[in-house]
Amino acid sequence: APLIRREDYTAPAFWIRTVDLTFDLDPAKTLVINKMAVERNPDQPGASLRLDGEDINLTRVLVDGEPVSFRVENQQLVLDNLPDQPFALEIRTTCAPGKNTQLSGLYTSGGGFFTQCEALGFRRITYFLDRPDVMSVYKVTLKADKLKYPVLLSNGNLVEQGAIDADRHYAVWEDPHPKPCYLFALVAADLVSREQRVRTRLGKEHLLQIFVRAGDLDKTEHAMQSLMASISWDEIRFGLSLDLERFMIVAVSDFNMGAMENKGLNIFNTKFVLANPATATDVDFGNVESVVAHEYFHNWTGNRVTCRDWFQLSLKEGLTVFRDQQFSQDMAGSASARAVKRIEDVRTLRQLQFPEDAGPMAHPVRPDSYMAIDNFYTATVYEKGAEVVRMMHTLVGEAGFAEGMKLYFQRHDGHAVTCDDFAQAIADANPESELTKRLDQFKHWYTQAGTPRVQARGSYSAEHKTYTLHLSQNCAPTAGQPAKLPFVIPVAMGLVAHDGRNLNLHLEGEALPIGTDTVLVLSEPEQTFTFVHVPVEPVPSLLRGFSAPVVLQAELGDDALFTLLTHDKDPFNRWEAAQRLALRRLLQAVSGHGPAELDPRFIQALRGVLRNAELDAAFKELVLTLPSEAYVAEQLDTVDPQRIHTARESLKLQLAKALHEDWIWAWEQHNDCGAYSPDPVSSGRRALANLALSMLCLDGATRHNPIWTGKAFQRFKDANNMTDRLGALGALVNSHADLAPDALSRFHEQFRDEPLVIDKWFTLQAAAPEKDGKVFARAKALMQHPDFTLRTPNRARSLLMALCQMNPAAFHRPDAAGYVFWADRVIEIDSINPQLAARLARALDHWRRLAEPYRTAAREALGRVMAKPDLSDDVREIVTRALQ
Ligand code: BAL
Ligand code: ZN
Repeated sequence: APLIRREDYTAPAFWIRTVDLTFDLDPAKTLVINKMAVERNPDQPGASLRLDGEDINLTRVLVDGEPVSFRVENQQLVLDNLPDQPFALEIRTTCAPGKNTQLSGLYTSGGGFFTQCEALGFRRITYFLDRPDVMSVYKVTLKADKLKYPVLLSNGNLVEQGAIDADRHYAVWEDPHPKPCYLFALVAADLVSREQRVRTRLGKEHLLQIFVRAGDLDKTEHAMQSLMASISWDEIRFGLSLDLERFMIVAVSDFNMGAMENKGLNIFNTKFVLANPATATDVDFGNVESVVAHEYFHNWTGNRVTCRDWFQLSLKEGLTVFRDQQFSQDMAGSASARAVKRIEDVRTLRQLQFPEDAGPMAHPVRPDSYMAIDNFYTATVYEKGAEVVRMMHTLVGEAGFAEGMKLYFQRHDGHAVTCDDFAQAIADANPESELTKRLDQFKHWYTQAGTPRVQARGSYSAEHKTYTLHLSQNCAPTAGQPAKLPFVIPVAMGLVAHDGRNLNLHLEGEALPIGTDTVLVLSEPEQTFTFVHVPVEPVPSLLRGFSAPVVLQAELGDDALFTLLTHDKDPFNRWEAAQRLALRRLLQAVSGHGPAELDPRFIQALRGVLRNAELDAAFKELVLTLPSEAYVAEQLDTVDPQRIHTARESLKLQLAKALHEDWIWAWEQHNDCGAYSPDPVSSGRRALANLALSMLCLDGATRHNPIWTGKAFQRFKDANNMTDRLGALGALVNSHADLAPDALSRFHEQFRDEPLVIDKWFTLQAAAPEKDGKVFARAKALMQHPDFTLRTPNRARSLLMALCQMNPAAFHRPDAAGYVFWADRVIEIDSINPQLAARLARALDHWRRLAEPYRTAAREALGRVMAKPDLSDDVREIVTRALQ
């Protein structure tokens, strides 16, 4: 396929004002009658109408009721010589939902019908102008067997339903809001629902419904609570209300994405909607909360105002991720719980987006070209996009940002717009802000790929009591962007004295001090900031709260980092200081330079955090967790995954041993949380107890001491919630305890009818720390397990992503068996579900930085995938970029 380029955008030649769709639903052959009111765009007189269609059979085309001549070329239906006046276009097609293994368009899952249209799925349902800037009002009639498909849903309001004959029934839905076709949805299935009526601040009544399979109703409460909380939050924080009488969520177990924001009819991967204490962990509860919120927030940021073209994807995704992150922080409550959420978000950004920005898939937040848009639902568009919105928020302040959002909706409600339009609205509402003064430069965040590096050097003059902070920035070249222009980087910061005081900041030339934190704006390649009346030599605490998505090189020594770890008023930077201290030691161990043993001072500092009565358990768990192998790999020019694994395991074991008594203390103090509740305090306690248990099992395993694995086994059996049960099981599996196989088979037996739990069972085994090749062998063998299938994305990911993405030491083998396995699976899945295959294909993005013999072997495996006949555009794009 050719590359599609942003600069080639042109407005559509026609508009489709209304769509009247009738579906005669049958898994083998579904008939779709599509009646459209079409209008020519007067700017493009004489243009042909080109409608997209894929994998559908065309049976009839009528213009104003009359048959017309047409052509089908390059997956488009082309109609020439159309009238200048508005006209009616009717198209009949059939499709085979039961054979649709791509899960894009109309497909079946568990005996029901479901749709996924973003980005380009609607063309697999009917011929259409499948582009987000064509917005239409929909009426949808569904006809189906009554017994098999008692529930018939589409977007908007139910206006009619009834029997067709003894076996079949129908329903008619109307959605008054014009929408792009990617937001179309239908569901026809045997489902039950949890219902909730709510009254919003505007005084309007709404019906909220969550549809699931009959056995899953007891897993819907948390999603409903999260939905209600999201509705109030958006009203309070942004004045945005629910605009539909009815808001529906449907759970489906075969789904490529996490969830989808179809207007009024969100369709969710079961993983992000179903949760009860027995089957879902604290992390799952948190994910359900944030994904329910995310999809709900899209109703305004995405649906009411949508994207002009798919290059603008971050317009809705970056903004909506920012909104769901803010929501989750507000839900977390305390300052400490908010900081924990921020640390988790940054950890995700660094683990997924930073490597993306440094590899062959590096692209700007607003990409310039793509082969398959599905490949650009990336950490860059989502998570970095959210950071860009967050920086705007930082530069204009919370109230200013709210004003900007107001202006954005005033200007663009009901339209399909661009990232520029969004930035302009935020800027125009804040004319005096630093954002507005440098808007054009700020937008480099949208146009330039790569993670900027900020270098910081400070010097203190005891004589003048001044502290001079020198900041500079640079960004490495990425494909097609050899030289970068400087970014606008908000650097939230403070100065901390070694005795623990957070010092008052007084910038040279300013009349008054400005408190103990401020935001410096770095916009030049180099800038110097001078603070006066600084009583003692300070340690700079830079990029507080991670105020910009950059790599900070502050060259702080251990002393300075220990000061920040102990005294910084910013919890993010306390955590960051611990990570830097740990990273330094990990890198020394990997390189073989420096001592392989952890120094007492570092151990004592971590002990201090663990035992600190002032700190929350959740925060302690984050501080006591070493940086991931992926994050360590990120720091190196040449990556030997086995060396990194060995080094990290060794340091982890040292921490397990050195803090043995402290881990026992932590376990004993935190292991009883009483009745289950997913709130931040009790989930933090569980996280810390589980970390302690895993450390104690690890240490026990090396000393052949069965006490702690015995305790873990008991805990595994007794736990009253999945977080503790899985935590204990993980402690056994990850320490390769003798009791692990027994526990695993009990777990499988107990949860055999819970697919989401069986996913965890596969993941745990495939992600376990490698030992003598056993984990790889086990993962490979699990492919043959009767519960395993490549057709359900959750299940495929539970094993394959765990092995190939989350477990470098099991995957990157000197004998190349991991890569051979990977190539076989990518090729196999590509024939079933190209979107899923393309995600797996990215496991070798970083092959160029691998040490030998990995590098050569990985290159060969990529070549083998590339050589597959009929390779999908999705996988071709990933592999082509990797090999370029
Ligand atoms: N729009 C695709 C799924 C999501 O980001 O909500
Ligand atoms: Zn989204």
